[in-house]
Amino acid sequence: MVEFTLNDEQLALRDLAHDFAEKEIRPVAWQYDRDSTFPAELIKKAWGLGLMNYHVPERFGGAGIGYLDGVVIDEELSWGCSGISSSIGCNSLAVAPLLLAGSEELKRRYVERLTAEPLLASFCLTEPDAGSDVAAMKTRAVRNKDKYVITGSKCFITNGGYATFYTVYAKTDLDAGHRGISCFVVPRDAGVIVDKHEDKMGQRASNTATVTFPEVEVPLDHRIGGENDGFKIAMATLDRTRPNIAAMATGVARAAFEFAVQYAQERVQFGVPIAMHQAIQFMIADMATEIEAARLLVWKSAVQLDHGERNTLLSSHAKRFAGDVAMKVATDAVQVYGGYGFIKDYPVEKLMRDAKIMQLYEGTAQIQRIVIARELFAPRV
Ligand code: COS
Repeated sequence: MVEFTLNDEQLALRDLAHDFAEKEIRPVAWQYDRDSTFPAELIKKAWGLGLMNYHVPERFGGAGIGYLDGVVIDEELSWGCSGISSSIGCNSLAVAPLLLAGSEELKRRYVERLTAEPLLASFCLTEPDAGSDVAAMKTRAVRNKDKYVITGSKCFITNGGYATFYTVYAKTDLDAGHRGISCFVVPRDAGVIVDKHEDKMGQRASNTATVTFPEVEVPLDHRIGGENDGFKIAMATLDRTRPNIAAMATGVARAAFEFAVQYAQERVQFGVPIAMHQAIQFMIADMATEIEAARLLVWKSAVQLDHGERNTLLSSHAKRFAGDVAMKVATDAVQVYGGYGFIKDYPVEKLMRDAKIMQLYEGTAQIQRIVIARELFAPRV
C-alpha cells in the first residue's frame, strides 16, 4: 500500500521543527541574513531539542530516527531559514561517512562527541579545481609509518570555521583517479587552518570557509573505511544527504509561496486584490503543484533509504527537481510582489537569493541530470 501520510511520531517531529522555525528562526532570519550572523545560539537550542544529529544511532547518543523523519524536519527548519537550517543540519553530512564506513572506535570517539555536546563537524570534499569532478582533487594523504600526512585545501566548507573535526577526502594513490581516494577524520586541533569566510549571495547566516591541511598528521586508524574506498563513500554519503537538500529546497519554496499568497490577497491593483487576476492565480497554482510534487519526490527518495534500498536515482530526481522548484517559486514570488519584491524590506528577496544554492551545492542541477541519465541507461546495483 502506498502511504502519503505521516504517523503520529512524524507529525510530532514536524510540529516540533515547525514551532522552532516559527518561534526561534523566523524572528531573526532576515536580520541574520543582512548581517551574515552565524546562528551559534540557535544551533545550541536545536541541539537541545534533538533537531541535530538525529540519524545518529541511540548507542552513540543520537535519536536514531529514519530518513523520512529527517526530511520532514529539514523542510520545516528551511521554511524558517535555509541558511540557519544548513548550519543546524551540516553535522548529518559530516558524520554520514563515519556512520557508513567508520570503525566502532572512530564512531565512539567522534560521532559521540557531537551528541554529548553541541559541537560542529564539516564534510570536506570540494576543492578549487575539483567541484563536480570529485576525482580531480589534489589533496593528498601520504602514509608515513603509523600516520597519514594530509596536505591540501578544501573550499566552500559549510561550518568550516566552527567545526571541531572534519571528514576529509584525499588522494592516497595519485595515479588511480577515483579509485585512489580515501576518507579520513581529522580533528581541528591537529593543525587545520581555516583561511576564509565566504561573503555569499544567499544563506548568509551559514558559515562557508576554506579549510587547509598543511601536512596535518592523523593516526592510521583515522581512515574511514578501506584505503582507496573514499570515492564510493562520498557518493553513498551524497545519496543519503541529497534528499535533505531537496527537503530544504521544498521548505524555501513553501515559504516563498506562502508570502506570495498572502501578498496577492492584500495588494490591490485595478480595484481588486491581485489574487483576483488570472495571471497571478496561474503563477500561484503552478507554485502549489510544484511544491507538492517536490515533496513527493523527497519523501519517496527518503522512504527508499528507510527500506534499505539504494536510492541514487530518486535522490537525484528529488535534488534536481526540488532545487529547480525552489528557484522558480522564489523567483515567481518576487514577480507577484512586483517592484516591492526587489526591495530588501520585503521577505521574498532573501528567499530568491537563498534558493539559488539549492541548484548548486551537494551536486549541481546538471550533475543530478548526469546521475539520472547514467542510472537510466546503465543502472548500477
Ligand atoms: N554509490 C556507490 N558507488 C557509486 C555511486 C553511488 N551513488 N556512484 C558511483 N559509484 C561508483 C561507480 O560504481 C564507480 O565504481 P567502479 O570504480 O567500481 O567502476 C565509481 O563510483 C566511479 O563512478 P563514476 O564513473 O560515475 O564517477 P565519475 O568520476 O564519472 O563521477 C559524478 C560521477 C559526476 C556523478 C560524481 O563525481 C559526482 O556526484 N559529482 C558531484 C559531487 C558533488 O556533489 N559535489 C558537491 C560537494 S559535496 S557537499
